[in-house]
Amino acid sequence: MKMTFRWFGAKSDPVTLEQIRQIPGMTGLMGFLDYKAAGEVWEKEEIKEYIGPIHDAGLLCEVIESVNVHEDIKMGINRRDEYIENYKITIRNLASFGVKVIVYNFMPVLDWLRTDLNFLNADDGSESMFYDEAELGDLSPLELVKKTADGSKGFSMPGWEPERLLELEATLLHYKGITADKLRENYKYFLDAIIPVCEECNVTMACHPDDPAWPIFGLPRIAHSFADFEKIIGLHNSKRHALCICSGSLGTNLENDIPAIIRHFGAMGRVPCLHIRNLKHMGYRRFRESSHLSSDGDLDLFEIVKAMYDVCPDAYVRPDHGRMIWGETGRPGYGLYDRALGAAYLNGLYEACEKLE
Ligand SMILES: [Mn+2]
Repeated sequence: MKMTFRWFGAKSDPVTLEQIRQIPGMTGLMGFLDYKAAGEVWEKEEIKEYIGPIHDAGLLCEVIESVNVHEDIKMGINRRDEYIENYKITIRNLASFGVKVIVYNFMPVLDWLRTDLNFLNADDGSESMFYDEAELGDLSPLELVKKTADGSKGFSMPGWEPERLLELEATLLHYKGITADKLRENYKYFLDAIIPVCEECNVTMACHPDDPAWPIFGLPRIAHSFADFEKIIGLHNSKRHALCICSGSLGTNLENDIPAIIRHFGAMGRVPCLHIRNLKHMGYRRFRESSHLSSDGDLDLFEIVKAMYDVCPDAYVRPDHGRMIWGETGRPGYGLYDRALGAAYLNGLYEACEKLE
């Protein structure tokens, strides 16, 4: 297990590399350029500016997240070939700085979704991200975007880049004619174009699941269950085409057996990285993100770590969203303290797996 941390860069993240380096067992980052629009080339100079300080701090940056796929590629229209060419250049540029895994998603328009980014947990006074489908029922997509922006305390939020959402209504309309099968067809077109470049540069593409794990606003969503992943993996036969298993996303539907998913696709060599966190269900499609501790939520983190230990022990792992605790203020979900506690806990579970052998 290679323990890593998400970092938004010196200009955008109140958490510093010095702090991250002091978390026990931390080997590197899952990097992220939060100002890049989907479809743009990540230029070498920009990558160098982000990764240089990470290497100077003695940390690795072998995983990059959120190289967003342009909607034209997902919809299979207009300028998709141009955006795919840009994506290939970005893959080559990232590889030249030692990046080995790129995490991305193929979710139409809206990335992850919560209805409250600063939900107060009455039992201990901490704050966490919260979702209630009933609340969503009254909101239009545009209202939801505004609400998310208001709740983000001025921080950029991954997946909610303003330029992606500018033409939201037009894009939502366009998706009305796109079925899940059509979306998969467009996905295959994208993979067939980029995976040969990945083979050449030794970069693995890791698809992140839908969050929450069901369709929203009538949009097709194709990555939230074991059966979905089988179809996705079947789209292109290369180990460079893989999955990022995110327990918090898949765990929004308790029918997903996350350890079984890790064991199946990990044994196939298709799980290069994982996001691990926990959540607590509070009713039908109503949940809050909890601390990582198994007994605080509904997921068994030991079984998740044990599955990884058994089938893909070399995977990159990061604690995912954390709560806001100890008076910390910062980007919702991405404070230092609770994620550091999460990393320490995951390290402990992993050590137990090793010693139980
Ligand atoms: Mn995730």
